[in-house]
Amino acid sequence: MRIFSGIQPTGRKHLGNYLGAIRQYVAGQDRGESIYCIVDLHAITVPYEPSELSRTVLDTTAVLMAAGLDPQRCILFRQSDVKEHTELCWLLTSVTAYGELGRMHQFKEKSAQQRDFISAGLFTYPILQAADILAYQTDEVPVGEDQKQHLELARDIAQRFNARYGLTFTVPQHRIPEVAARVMDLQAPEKKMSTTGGTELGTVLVLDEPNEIRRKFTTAVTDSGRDIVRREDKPGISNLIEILAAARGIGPEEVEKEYSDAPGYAGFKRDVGEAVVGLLAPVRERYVQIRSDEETLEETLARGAERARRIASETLKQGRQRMGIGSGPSRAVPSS
Ligand code: AQP
Repeated sequence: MRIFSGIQPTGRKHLGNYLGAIRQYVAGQDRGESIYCIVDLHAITVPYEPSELSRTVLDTTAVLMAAGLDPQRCILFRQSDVKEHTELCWLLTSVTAYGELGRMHQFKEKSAQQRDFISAGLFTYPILQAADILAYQTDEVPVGEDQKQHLELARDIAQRFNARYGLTFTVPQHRIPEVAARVMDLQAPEKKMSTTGGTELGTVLVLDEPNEIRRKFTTAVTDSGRDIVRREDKPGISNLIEILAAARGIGPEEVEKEYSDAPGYAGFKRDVGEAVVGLLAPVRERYVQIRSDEETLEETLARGAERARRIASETLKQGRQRMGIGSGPSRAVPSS
């Protein structure tokens, strides 16, 4: 089985990224052939600082390795080093409907955040994402719940291409964790924890100091009442239950049971903070050491890109032939 996922080089990865995606990437190394990419070409679709991008790619690479990605057991690379992604993206634009792109929640949310300029890249972002995935004949894509719609579009694109030009792409499945698939902001639990749209105090960063993590949990917004149960009118507590369950590797109903007699929220919030410190502190410690060796990080990405290119170029060759691009007759298999 082949597993692929991409992650933005924002450097400031948060607990949502960690529980929703990064932990699954690490587990993927034991489940199949794993390929992970730092998507710097996606990062340029919104305002960003060019002089910082190469640094934040290395920050993100170091976070992933500190979390447990092992370049001996997975392919880890920078998206822009494998040019096949951009060419395949262009080919796929011709089997993607304009209307589909306009319906993407992420486009609607992110375009609403832009004041003066909405790039066409933000609109076509999901096609590049589909190219990233389809280039590797991916079976499974570990992602958080917010990426479900993009994944469905990638499947539609693959199916449409296969129907029109003949079987070319594996149609991928998403893999969304059962618990903590959508970690919410601790200060605004109706919104997902996020790099760009969240509150400072409500966003727990993977690289936060332990005391900072504790502070964020003790000040987390809760709800009226005392019950520690998941309920629609208790978004703050529901979020904390999911986080504690994910951090301890148990079901949320076990957390509810354990705290059924709790006298209030304070002790519970402290326990969630401690569990998250236990989860993230070792990552932070390893990060410091891994990040200090830039040469090794660059070498890791270069080696990963070489291995990735071998797979992606084969897929692209087939896609081009099917579509009649370049010299030689098209090898399209016309649909009846
Ligand atoms: N709150 C979340 N809960 C669970 N999973 C999440 N993911 C993101 N937020 C949550 C998952 O993390 C992976 C990487 O996402 P990305 O590449 O989009 O990285 P990001 O830009 O740092 O993520 P954000 O915070 O979602 O960014 P903005 O603020 O730009 O919207 C994905 O698999 C995603 O599902």
